[in-house]
Amino acid sequence: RSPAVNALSSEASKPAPSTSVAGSRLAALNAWVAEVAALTAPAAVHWCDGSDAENAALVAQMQADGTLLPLNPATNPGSWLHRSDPDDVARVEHLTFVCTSREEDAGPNNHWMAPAAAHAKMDALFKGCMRGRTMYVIPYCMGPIDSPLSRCGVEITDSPYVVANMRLMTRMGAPALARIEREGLERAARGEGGDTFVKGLHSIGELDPGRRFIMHFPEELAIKSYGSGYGGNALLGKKCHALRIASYQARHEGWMAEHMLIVGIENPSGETHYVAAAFPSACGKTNLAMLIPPEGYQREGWKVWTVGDDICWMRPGADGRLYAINPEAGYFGVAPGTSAKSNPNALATIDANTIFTNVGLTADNQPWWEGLDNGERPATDWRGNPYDPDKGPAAHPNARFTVSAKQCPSWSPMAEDPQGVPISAIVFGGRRASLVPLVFQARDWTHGVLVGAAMGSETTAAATGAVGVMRRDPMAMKPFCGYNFADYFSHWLSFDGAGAALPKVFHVNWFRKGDDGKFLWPGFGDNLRVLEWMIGRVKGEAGAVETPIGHLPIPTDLNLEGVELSDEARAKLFGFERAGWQAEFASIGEYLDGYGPRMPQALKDEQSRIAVLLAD
Ligand code: GTP
Ligand code: SPV
Ligand code: MN
Repeated sequence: RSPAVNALSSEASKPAPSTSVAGSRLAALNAWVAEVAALTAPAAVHWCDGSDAENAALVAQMQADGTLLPLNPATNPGSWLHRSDPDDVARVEHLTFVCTSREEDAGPNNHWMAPAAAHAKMDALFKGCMRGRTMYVIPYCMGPIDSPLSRCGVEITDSPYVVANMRLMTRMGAPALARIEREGLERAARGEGGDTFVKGLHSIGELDPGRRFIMHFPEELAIKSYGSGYGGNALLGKKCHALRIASYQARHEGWMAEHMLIVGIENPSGETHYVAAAFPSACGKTNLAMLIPPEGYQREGWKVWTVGDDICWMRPGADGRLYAINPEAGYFGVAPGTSAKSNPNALATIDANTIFTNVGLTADNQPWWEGLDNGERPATDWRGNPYDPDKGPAAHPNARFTVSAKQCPSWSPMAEDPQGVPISAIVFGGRRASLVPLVFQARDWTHGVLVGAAMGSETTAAATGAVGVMRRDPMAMKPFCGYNFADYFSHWLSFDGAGAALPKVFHVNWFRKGDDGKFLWPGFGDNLRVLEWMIGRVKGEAGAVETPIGHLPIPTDLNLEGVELSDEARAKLFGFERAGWQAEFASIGEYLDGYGPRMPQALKDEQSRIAVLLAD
């Protein structure tokens, strides 16, 4: 029995949109959809066109079955709360696999399974799993629809929540399908095999953590994800495609797919420098991307432009500079800690048309989370129980909002530029309570690659498992690099060469703590002071002192007007602690050695060179 096609109306409380296209002009896509339908046995197949009518029908259906709860229309128009399964609230790194034919290609940085075994395991889970459900076919484009840097995919899912989120996070529906068809037909006309789009298959399954796997097949441009409805596990365009599969593709095609925000800093003379920054999950990317300048800077005319808050695809342009696009069209941001003080742009962005996941509620159905500080009180926690502070926070620490990027007051129109923006500086950073100063600059590209490769950070609630444990998270890509880190570092090193005009590389730490356990740096808007210094360095104007770990500013090299820093703060934020760095470099050396002979010699040499300087 073949399933009804585009039968949204049979489940929705509103009539189905009549505009949906069922099927495509691409035989390979139709064949894959038919194959998946035969395996998963859905009651209906719906090809998503991305229209408002389609979204309205899906939202009505989700409201009817309780997947989405309406928020207060007076304070949060067009916005919804989704409560996930309590065991399905974050990425699951221990259940995430990279399935290359050779294990060493996935590297010690990934869990690996042989492709045939992984397919067999997943297909057994997918068999018949969509019985009684609608199967949605979501064509999407990562990046501006007309950009040569963009790449497309198709996600098949049985979750309308995933469809609604993908519609906010990607360019989804008819325009994406048109691009996929055009690229596919052109490729076929050239007589080439293979597909131009990434095939992502997803089912929420039973939401049983024991039957949950996120599998990547980079050599086949394919993803299979079962048993979770949560963001990074289920919105396959995001981490699975735009980082794990894309990083693998990027290595073979000479570009980079990175876990980075992209922000434009406009100075009072109207000159804009674009900065890309890699911080691990829940370590400040969204906040830096939407930064509001301190008052003095605002008076002088500084402006901040948000291009992206999580993922950055870069490639060298004709002038040797790296040009970057944000492959995403929305933000899947951390709610806790977002306030009018810390991130007013984010708060303004999410005041309408937003899906909140796992936040608390006030008595009159406004979303609530720890740190919101808007004078309201929670009545209900993220599980839907009456709020009881003895039973934990009202919002889950990894509660999120999903919203269209264009709603952000600082949204940059350059986010739609098909050529991308030129990057002046690359910034690495992590959560380091001790040792690591506020900012330093790498001496050159090779040193910069080492600084990225050596990144360490304390774990956060963005993934299940212990929080606050220091681990190496090179370039913030530990959970996201789709191949062996040793090869990834080689790929990074390979960008340096004749004609290259690469960004300057920096490292920051907004999270240094004092003896009292409190953050020493005010952070948030004041981080612009550090970005200003970096741009000054790029232009050869700002001062620094040379140390074995790189160029460090002294406090007077930064504009600290209006910032009160204790003597302890000055010493720790701007100091170089030789003994601590000796131990750190020994640990970095061991880490690099853990990758064996595949680790590029140039990086090991750089580590040894600095270790020698530190020993003096
Ligand atoms: P993902 O979406 O998981 O990739 O996270 P992210 O890197 O975008 O992190 P985000 O900006 O959402 O910040 C995560 C947490 O760090 C929030 O609770 C923020 O309030 C907090 N945070 C961000 N920037 C700063 C800062 O400069 N200083 C301090 N102390 N906290 C910060
Ligand atoms: C992260 O964990 O880095 C996120 C959220 O940005 S997720 O989409 O779940 O990966
Ligand atoms: Mn992220």
